Amino acid sequence: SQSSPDCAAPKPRALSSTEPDYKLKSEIESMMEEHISLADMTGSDMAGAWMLIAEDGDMKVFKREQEEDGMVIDPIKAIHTVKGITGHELCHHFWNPEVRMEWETTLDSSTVVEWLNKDSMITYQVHKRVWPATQRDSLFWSTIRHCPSEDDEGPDYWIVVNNSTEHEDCPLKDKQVRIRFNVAMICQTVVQPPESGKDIDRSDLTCKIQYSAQVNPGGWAPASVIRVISKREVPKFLKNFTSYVINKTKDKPIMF
Ligand code: 6CM
Repeated sequence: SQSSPDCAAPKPRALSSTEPDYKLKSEIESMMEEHISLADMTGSDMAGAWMLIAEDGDMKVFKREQEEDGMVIDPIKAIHTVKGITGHELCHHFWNPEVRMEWETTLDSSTVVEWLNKDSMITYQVHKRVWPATQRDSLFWSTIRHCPSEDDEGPDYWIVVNNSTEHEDCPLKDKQVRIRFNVAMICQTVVQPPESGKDIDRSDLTCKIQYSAQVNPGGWAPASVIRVISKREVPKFLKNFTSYVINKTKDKPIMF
């Protein structure tokens, strides 16, 4: 539905794709469903177990400290609210590989390796080197999905998941360090009903965002460096990326 009620409303049903079989379908479907079932647009589930590491206006960034084989893999969750765009617009720009280099400031390159279906592809990226660590690359599938509500009154969501994978065309070569991640962007649009007789315009739109990331640096890097990067880069990304989408869509018809 276009106008979604308050965030306390019930969660949408997770949809199984009705599409025919495609490569990685069962992994993609089950990971999407897991992210949707855990969606928390308010941050209320974060009380207690999560540490607040950054706050700026409506944006809150949380983490939980976690290590695996001596490597920092702290899960990060952030919530944010922005005006003037829909969840579909935000997710579309996050997912669309054609515009990635317009907003991703931490990459040297981003290349689509294979399309899996019209909403999913595998991408290879080379990340800018962060001194003093070795340069990293990454290889992941990315998919976008609309999750309508059970009925017209409930909230509907848009979701993008980026999850590390393997591909025969991009084997890990000697001396390369491959970062692994599981990232989800989940958005919900709230429409303030316009005065009677008026069309909905961008000032009536609010987009609620939940971004979660779990990153494994792939090879040893100092814990302090990893923690400084996530504390600095996640809020910077959310601020810059949301401004980018607001700017990019401001004179365009609304994409509900
Ligand atoms: O989610 C974001 N971007 C997506 C599209 O590129 C994609 C990428 C996720 C990568 C997240 C990890 C980036 C960290 C790169 C630093 C490499 C050096 C680490 C060495 C350790 C000392 O999902 C936006 C990502 C926002 C930045 C966290």
